[in-house]
Amino acid sequence: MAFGFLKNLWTRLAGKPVDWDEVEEALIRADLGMPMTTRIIGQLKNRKEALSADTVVQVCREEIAKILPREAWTLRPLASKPKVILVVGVNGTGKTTSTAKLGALLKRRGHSVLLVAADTFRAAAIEQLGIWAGRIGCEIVKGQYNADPAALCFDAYQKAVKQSIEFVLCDTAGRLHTKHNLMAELGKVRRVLQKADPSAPHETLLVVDATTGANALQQAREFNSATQLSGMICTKLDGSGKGGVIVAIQNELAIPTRFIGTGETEEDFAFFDGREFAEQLV
Ligand SMILES: Nc1nc2c(ncn2[C@@H]2O[C@H](COP(=O)(O)OP(=O)(O)O)[C@@H](O)[C@H]2O)c(=O)[nH]1
Ligand SMILES: [Mg+2]
Repeated sequence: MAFGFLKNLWTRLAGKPVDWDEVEEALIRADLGMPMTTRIIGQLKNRKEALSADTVVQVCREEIAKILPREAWTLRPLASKPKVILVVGVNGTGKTTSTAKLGALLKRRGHSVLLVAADTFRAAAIEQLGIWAGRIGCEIVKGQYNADPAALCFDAYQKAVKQSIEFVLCDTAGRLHTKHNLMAELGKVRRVLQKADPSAPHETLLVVDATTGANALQQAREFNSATQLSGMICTKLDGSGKGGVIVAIQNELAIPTRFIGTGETEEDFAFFDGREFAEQLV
């Protein structure tokens, strides 16, 4: 199950007397982050009953349900112009795959989609998105290796306007959050897009790999301070039982998770539903 992290937590603590240090360590290992861990421990200390794995899990579930957004969120096209979505993150988190999967999801819902291979940093990335475009039956805009990604996104926007395409999905280069020039390039993509439409990009989604835990939280911090994020895509939730980072990032940075990836095929992708997430936590 994608969100099995509380079950893992329960397994770690069940069947023996638990102490506070152990609870704290288990919560941190569940990637819930320090502020959330402290809050949960505070709530547990208010409880009258003896500390048990069941109580820990129950309090976790309650606290998680409090911070996740309750309202349903969906992605709708704009009335008379393309909606531009920038997909950002560090290398290998699943940006290209998620961009393509998002395109496939929107197509299944009857929308028109244009993919933009704005990761011009690696020739293989352009090719990879091209293969996906063929597979899902989507148009794609790609430039030469090392082409200016900002110019490419601008051209793609113009093409989408001409062809009345509803969604423009831009896959960007994997940037290390410590590399300032690449972060600056992201700023340029935004500024150039804003020349075409002052409200673009309409969504900037950070992709994080759930299996990287605390690292994903750190990436979210750095990207959040370098650019304006509107949401997150959390990938590799298949089999890892590692959904805790969704909670940590929502809690600390107020970045809502919008989509989850649970495998390598186009079906393994869905809208994130906070209510369902909290309910499914066993
Ligand atoms: N298991 C699993 N693998 C994924 C998921 N999303 C992406 N991947 C894999 O992660 C690897 C890197 O993905 P890619 O999209 O190229 O990452 P990028 O460097 O951020 O563009 C590829 O092998 C993908 O198939 C996911 O949700 N689950
Ligand atoms: Mg890529």
